[in-house]
Amino acid sequence: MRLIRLPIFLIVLSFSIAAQSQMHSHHHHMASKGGFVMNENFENLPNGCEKISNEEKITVRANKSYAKNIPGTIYGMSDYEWNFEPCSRVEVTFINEDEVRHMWMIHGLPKYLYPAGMFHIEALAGESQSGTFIVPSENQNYLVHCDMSQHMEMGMRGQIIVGKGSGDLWSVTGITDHLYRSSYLPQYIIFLCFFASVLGYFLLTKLVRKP
Ligand SMILES: [Cu+2]
Repeated sequence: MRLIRLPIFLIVLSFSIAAQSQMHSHHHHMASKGGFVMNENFENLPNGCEKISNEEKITVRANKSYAKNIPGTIYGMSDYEWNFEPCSRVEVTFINEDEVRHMWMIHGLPKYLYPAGMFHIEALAGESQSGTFIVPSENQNYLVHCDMSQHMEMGMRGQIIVGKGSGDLWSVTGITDHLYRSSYLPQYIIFLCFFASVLGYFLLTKLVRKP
């Protein structure tokens, strides 16, 4: 009985390693000196695209200096919004001019083409990295952000608008409103408190004066 366990264990182990390496290769990592690209797509057309409609090339710079003019941010990008025609092929060159690692990551892409719905460029400090993807056929907005801890909250949050889009995303740096407008909420509460206390004072004095 013991003798048979080892071969079974080895068979199961080799199957799981094979399965894992297959899962991994599905993610299409492309590494180079400056960083890496995940889920790059040059050729595979999204559903609803008969051909590549447009060839686009964009350059995105990450540099803290872009954050200077936008209150509440620490990290910044040269752009926060990009418009593409449906079915465009887009070559993105991501230039990282900071001394920390940054990413330019899109979410919500079709999962049959982009595992986990992501296309992702990562550029090491002071390096640049290019990657290509194909935009889906539907009018839609997609979130773009840096996935380093807290970098999105510190300003690296943008949107891609495909065709007419599907409505602005909230809190796109320098472009759309925050979901929670902390700037007007306290004022509103202070006004409410003042109104309530004045009303309370009059009600109280009226009640007290009654015989
Ligand atoms: Cu970052």
